[in-house]
Amino acid sequence: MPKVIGKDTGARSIAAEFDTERGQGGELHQIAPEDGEVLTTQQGVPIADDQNTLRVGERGPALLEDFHFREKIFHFDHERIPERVVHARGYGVHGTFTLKESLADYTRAKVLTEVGETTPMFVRFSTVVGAKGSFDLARDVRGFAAKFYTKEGNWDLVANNIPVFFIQDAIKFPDLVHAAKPAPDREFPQAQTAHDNFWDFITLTPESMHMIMWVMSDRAIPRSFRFMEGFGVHSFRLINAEGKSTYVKFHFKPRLGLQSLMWNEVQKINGADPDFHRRDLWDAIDLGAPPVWDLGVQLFDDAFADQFEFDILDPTKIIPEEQVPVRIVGEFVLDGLVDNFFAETEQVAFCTQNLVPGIGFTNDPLLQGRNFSYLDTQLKRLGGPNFTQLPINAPRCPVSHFQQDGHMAVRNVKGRANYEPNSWGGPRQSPSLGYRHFDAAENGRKVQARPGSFSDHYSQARQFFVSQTPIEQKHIGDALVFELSKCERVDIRERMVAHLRNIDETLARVVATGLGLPALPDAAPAASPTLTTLEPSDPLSIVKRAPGSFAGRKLGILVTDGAPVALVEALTEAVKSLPAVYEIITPKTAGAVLDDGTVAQGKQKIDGGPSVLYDAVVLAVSAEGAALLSTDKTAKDFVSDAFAHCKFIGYTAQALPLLARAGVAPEDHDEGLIQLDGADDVAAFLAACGQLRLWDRELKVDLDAE
Ligand code: HDE
Repeated sequence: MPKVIGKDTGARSIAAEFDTERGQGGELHQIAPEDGEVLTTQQGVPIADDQNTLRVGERGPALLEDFHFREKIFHFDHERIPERVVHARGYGVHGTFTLKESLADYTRAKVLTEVGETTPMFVRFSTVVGAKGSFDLARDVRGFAAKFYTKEGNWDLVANNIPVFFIQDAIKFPDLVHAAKPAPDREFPQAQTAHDNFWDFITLTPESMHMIMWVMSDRAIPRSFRFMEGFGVHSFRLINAEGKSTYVKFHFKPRLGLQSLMWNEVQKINGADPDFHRRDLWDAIDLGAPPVWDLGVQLFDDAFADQFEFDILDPTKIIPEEQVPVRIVGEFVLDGLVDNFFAETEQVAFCTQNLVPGIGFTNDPLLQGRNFSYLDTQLKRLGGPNFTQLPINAPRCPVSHFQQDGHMAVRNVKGRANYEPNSWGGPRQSPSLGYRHFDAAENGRKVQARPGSFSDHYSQARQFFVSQTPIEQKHIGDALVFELSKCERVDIRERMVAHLRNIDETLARVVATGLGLPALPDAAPAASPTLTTLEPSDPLSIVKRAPGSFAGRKLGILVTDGAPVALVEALTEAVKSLPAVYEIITPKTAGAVLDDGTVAQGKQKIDGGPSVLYDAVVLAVSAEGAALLSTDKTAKDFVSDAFAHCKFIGYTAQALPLLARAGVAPEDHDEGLIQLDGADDVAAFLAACGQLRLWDRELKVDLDAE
């Protein structure tokens, strides 16, 4: 019996540190049928025949009295609920939040004051525009909605991976979403904004410009949910025991660092694995390497708000971390897979109105509108007002009220009293424990107007752009050219370039050239008389904050018959200890027989495991293997894509002809191509992989590079 490697693909974890139980959601919801138990109807009646309907004679008509058939088909017909109008495609997991630092000076919320206490969570990641069955890697904002099941009720922080939004007033949300979704006549394109309607709306809505810079940046094509930040976007309030309010912006910061994909890679991944993001999250948790985020807050008062260049109520603005540092107060680990996608991920209902005592709203007009929309939309999706009783939505603290009845009411009041006040007993309001709205003084005329303090739409867009590294700036230009090149109307393209001239003149020129515009259009009239020059802010860049480690990433090892066992074993062991994961890719499904007879079991056959699925690759091939693969288009794509996507490539000396046949000639070799002569070279290779990509290479392989 030959030795087999390649089964255990890596990553034992940081989970032990957190001591949490996997699949916490599970026992709440699911019924696991016993093997062999009797199949019944919904009424519990045992079923004798689940293969044939009741008929008059074997070839005769079916009978209406077959209640099992009718119940089964009836239930099937009603399996679907409306998908979310936005954020339809999502993926949810359970987790635990642990508070590390008390915010008692600022808030009375127990979840933010009881140090060391743990709070169960459910997080749903999502894309915004695509339908439920669309691919994971759209260029899009990602939802990062978090439900904290606190001791004082559920707190929903319905966040995104981008800290600003397209619009300043909720009344424009239906227009924004209509414009972004497929056009109403042709119902395409799906899950993408590269079309006339989106850019028409955007270019007629200058307040969207800051958000557009983020959406055209690599933030909108994340490598994984695990490598994304999360932002509460709005200014919220923390309210302390004395009733004093402090403004707060919430941040989630991934321990594994930020990482994104390349656009060409994205387009190929969508074909190779449309479930790339959800599979990544599932696998990370399943392998015992759950992702961890720090919860951070930016705290500021009225004095800061008054002197800040922008309005803290304007959701198209950030507060740079240099101006108000992010204070880390806790951490959460997402380590629990759902047991049932529908029961948990599909039925979870996030509502921005779900706050707990000590956390409050501000007048951000987007937040105020969201407070109506989320509750309303759950009613439509989940069919009645009792969705709060579904296990995934039910609080994990005492719940006591006199709200009653409605569709599917399973939690009903016992006894005689269903009103308050009453003389029979039951729950009573509690001025000391209960939620108190911040008693902000408000006074004004009823108007439909935007404040002047919301009028500068370009300064922070420019700040974002100038904070990026040159390669990230190039990607923004490339993305704009790609998206706008899909617009049929030239006036829309020109209108966007006119806006870009208020953001960055070079960017405007690059995009105009990329689009083949005959001349630069005049700059768009800027509503704000004073555009401010702002300092670059490093936290806005992904590349400047690279984690410098391959931990949590995935190595693809292409192995052929006769490959050196010592190298393959050293690689797999070193990857596991990072911790990271690897997959062995082989030319044939059966695997590859290494030079000592060991069988390297392939997780992927090469046709199903293109290099776009990996963060770095190794070509562990023998001379015969290299010769065989040199004639194979898929194998050559594997190599040439890895090279074009700026990946680190380790290779045995025997792989050189394969590299050459794939278009990587000896003169193209750079420090990202690392020859592995044996096990001793593995550590240095993985250390280099910690750079994640060799960005300098992109300028050599891309025609658009200046
Ligand atoms: Fe949402 N948004 N949104 N949104 N949003 C929804 O609620 C809405 C906004 C966000 O995983 C809907 O349950 C309005 C900002 C996430 O279940 C809906 C406005 C931010 C999710 C809705 C916004 C978000 C949603 C659709 C403008 C980041 C997915 C289904 C005023 C801070 C939640 C649903 C999940 C979902 C309305 C803008 C994040 C229709 C009216 C800003 C992460 O209620």
